[in-house]
Amino acid sequence: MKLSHVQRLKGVMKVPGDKSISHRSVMFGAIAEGKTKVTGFLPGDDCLSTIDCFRKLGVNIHQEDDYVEIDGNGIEGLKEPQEVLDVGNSGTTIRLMLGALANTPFHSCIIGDKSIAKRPMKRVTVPLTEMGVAIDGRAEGNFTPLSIRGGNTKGIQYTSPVASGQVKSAILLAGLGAEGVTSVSEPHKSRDHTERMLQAFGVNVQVDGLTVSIEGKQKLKGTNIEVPGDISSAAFFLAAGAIVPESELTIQKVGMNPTRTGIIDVLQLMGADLSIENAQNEAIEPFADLHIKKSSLKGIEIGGELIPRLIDEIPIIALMATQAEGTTVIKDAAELKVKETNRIDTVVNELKKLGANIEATEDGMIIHGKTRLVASSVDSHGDHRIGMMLGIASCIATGEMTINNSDAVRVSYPGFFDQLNELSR
Ligand code: SPQ
Repeated sequence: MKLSHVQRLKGVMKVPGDKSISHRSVMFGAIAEGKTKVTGFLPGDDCLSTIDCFRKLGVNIHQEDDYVEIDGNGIEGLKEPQEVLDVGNSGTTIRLMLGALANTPFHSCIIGDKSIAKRPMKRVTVPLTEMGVAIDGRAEGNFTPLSIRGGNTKGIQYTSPVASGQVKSAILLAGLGAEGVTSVSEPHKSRDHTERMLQAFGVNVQVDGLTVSIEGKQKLKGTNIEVPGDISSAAFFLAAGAIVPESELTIQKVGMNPTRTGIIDVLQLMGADLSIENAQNEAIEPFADLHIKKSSLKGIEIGGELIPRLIDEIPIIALMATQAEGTTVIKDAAELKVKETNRIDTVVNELKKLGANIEATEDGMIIHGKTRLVASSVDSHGDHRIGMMLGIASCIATGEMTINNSDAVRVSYPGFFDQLNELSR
């Protein structure tokens, strides 16, 4: 992909459906009883991997663009797969699906791509094993290929060392079919789409501070889900609106779940000209329209409980920080090392190629602004969020940028480069 800098970005736009919510809508619909209808679904590669896996588990799923219908037959309706379940690039698919398979008394084998093969699974396989599930894989169940045979699970009280929506969700999914109560406590609050959606499927979920509990042997009832726009996708255009000269963008119907809006806090702290309009709070997930204009930004410190609320936005925040006056420090973000790539290294190395003044630390990065970026040959390294961050960087860098492996963006935002191009016209 070759891209040149743009004069401005202007327009009213929508981003595709939320990836986390789209995955969950298919999985919960698949283990529910009755029909589930999903609108606003994200037809990106990751969520299509989830559909593919649950079809191989015998679930009838009809998908056309952003509309999905799932005929669930309860957890007992899942069938032993005849083929290997391939999750592609999707960490959410493999970790949540392990939780769903915890109560299936048959054998499943799970693989993914090269990136998945390096991502740690023990964070999920250890608590699931404690619940009574038989799981094996490379390095004592830490890496794919994994094999799982569900069993008669019993509830556990689990304290997770990391704030992770995937760990919490996998254990809660396993807990749904377990004997007794299952609870998960975490150091900071991670995204709570699972808790919200389980309630919409009729499950009784208790939330007490940083602990979530469910009683086992509960049934899910099929329902209708409306997926809002993905704030993690909107983040690229919010950042673009703030740093590209003369820009003004409105992004409609963006998900505003408080466990995901760390990017809004950061934009406000950096001094961005951002307004939130038409906020709606009645649905399972809140949403609003976001309006952003070119802004003068200042460096800030980001860490602590804010990190899980913006973990996937750190690559684009780092780019914004190169355009802010002063220093931005990002800390407490060691989780970045186990994403699609080691996002501390890939962000620092790729932005350095453009002339950014950025250094890696043990648990984050330090960026000194403001620097003029100069186009270069860069690489997504197969990481969608790095590919999109570099796409936005090309809008402000002088010269022509070559982004290698740019099609990684299909995982969460298939039309990203076309939309960027349209807004620059
Ligand atoms: O699905 P995957 O590959 O793990 O996707 C990422 C992303 O950048 O899209 C992370 F690499 O998002 C995760 C997110 O970081 C999606 C997610 C979820 O849907 O529950 C939770 C977060 O991960 P974690 O490890 O903190 O639970």
